[in-house]
Order: sequence, then C-alpha cells, then structure tokens
Amino acid sequence: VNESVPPQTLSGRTVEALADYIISGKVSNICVMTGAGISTSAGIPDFRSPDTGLYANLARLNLPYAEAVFDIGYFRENPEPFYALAHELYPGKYRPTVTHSFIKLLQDKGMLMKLFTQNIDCLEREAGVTDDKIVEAHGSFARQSCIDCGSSYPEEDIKRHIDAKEIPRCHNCKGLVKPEIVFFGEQLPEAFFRSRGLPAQADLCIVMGTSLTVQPFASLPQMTREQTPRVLINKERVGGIGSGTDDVLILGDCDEGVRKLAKACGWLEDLEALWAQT
Ligand code: CNA
Repeated sequence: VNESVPPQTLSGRTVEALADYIISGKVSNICVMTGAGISTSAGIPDFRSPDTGLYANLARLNLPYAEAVFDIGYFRENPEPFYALAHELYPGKYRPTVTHSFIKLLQDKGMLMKLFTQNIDCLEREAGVTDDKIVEAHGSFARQSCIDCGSSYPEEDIKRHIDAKEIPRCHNCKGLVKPEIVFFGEQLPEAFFRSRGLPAQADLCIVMGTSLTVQPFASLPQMTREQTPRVLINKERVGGIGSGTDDVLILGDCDEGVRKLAKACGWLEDLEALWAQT
C-alpha cells in the first residue's frame, strides 16, 4: 500500500473512512466488478483456487489442459467435458450469496452505476439486480445458439438436454449448440465494449471475488480516475489494487467483507433482510 501519499478523496484508507464517503451523499455512481469468488460460498467452485478450484478438479474429464473446457476449438472436437461441467453449473441450483444481495442493496440505494461480472451463473439476476445494470462480460447461460449457423436455441430444450446429460444439436443444421458464454478465442459481448468507459465516470469502484487475470476485464479497475476510491474485497491482493492513493483493501472472505462494509454504513439490517428474501 502506498503509505507515503495521503488519500485524496477519503479521510483514510479504512473501512470506516470508506463508509463515511459512501453515506456522505457524494456517491451515486458505483461500478462493481466481480468474479467467481463471490459465488464460491453458494457452492459454485471458482477456477483458480488451489485444491477447490474447478481447474484443480477437471482431471476426471481427461482434458489435455484445464482451460480446454472453455476453448472453442476444443469444444468443436469434443463438447462432452463442457457439457459435463454445464450440468453442474446450470442456473437454478444455487442461492445467491449475501455478496450478491449487497450489489442489489447498492441498486436499491440508487448508487449502482453498473455491475461488471465475469460470472456466468446468473446469481446477480437472481438476487434482483436488474438487466439494465448488469454487464455479463463473459456472457452467461441466459441464451444459447448454434456455433455453425448461429440460430438461437430454445431454453427449455437445452435445459432438458443438460439435465439428461445429452449434447444438444441445432434444430436447423445439426451443428453444436453452445450457451452464449464467452470461450477462449471468442469476442466479448458488445455490451462490454459499450460500457467499459463507465468506470472513468464512477465515484467508487468495488472489486470483489476475482483474481483479475483475464483480459480485457482485468483492466477495468484501471479505467477509474486517479482520485476515485477503489476497494478490493477478496481473499488475496490482486491487480495492483492498494497502490492507488484512495485504495482500500478488505482482505478475506467476501461475504464477511461486505458485512463489515454494510455495518460501517449502517446498512447491515437492510442487507440481511434483503438476503433473507432471496
Ligand atoms: P478466479 O480466477 O478463479 O479467481 C477467483 C478469486 O476469488 C481469487 O482471487 C480467489 O482468491 C477469490 N476468492 C475465492 N473465494 C473467495 C471468497 N469466498 N471470498 C473472497 N475471495 C474469494 O475467477 P475469476 O472470476 O477472476 O476468473 C475469471 C473467469 C472465471 C471468468 O471467465 C468466469 O466465467 C469464470 N468462472 C465463473 C464462475 C461462476 O459463474 N460462478 C465459476 C467459475 C469460474
């Protein structure tokens, strides 16, 4: 942490100073950036945590390398590992975490400018965050289409196939059907490029549950203005956050971190009530 330079916007680089800023009335545009770590307590493994992460547990799928499960070239040759995984990750089986509810709380308080998520589990939506506030930077299971002719494919059909552990085929051309999640080698959705300038207008940036290793998403926190406070709520320090003048680190479990922050804002009861409804 850059100790030699005093903070410019906050009164200190602490949770309390951050909370004072949030409730000061000066904050109405918060950009939140999230990753798999906000869903691990819901029971969905992240990619990169040693031992518990998905990549550490993919051996049973006999992949040549772990990332192949999300490689479009590999998928064309062998879609089975991806569908085995989709069977485990398909939305509907998991409850949003208190961290997801915290994002919804920010929206209810009129402070959420945009949520940029790398997650494909749709738990932000299930927590009540509305579509206009969400950028699913790596797509999601919300839509699916044929990788050859591009025709969209009905949700009830893919659900049925994934449940039955079968591989769905396009009704038009018999090509492979894939949920519109972004694989390695695929372009990010247009919505990402349309919204990526927003952090420069934000008055707070909250980064939670991500290793910030996948580009171009990983660069989003660097798009904020120099004196805009950034807070990292994560198990480990990532992406150089902590080096800015107004960076605050809340290291540890993110559910604990958001509760700490909500409590300092005087919002803990609101947060627990909201979460209880999910
Ligand atoms: P990652 O690379 O696996 O990093 C996860 C980060 O979260 C790491 O820094 C962990 O230390 C941290 N973390 C894990 N659990 C917690 C916790 N309880 N509290 C605080 N921090 C925690 O995941 P990223 O999202 O950074 O990587 C980008 C990939 C992962 C995206 O393309 C996603 O699509 C993909 N992914 C998504 C899901 C999902 O939708 N839930 C699951 C697994 C992977």
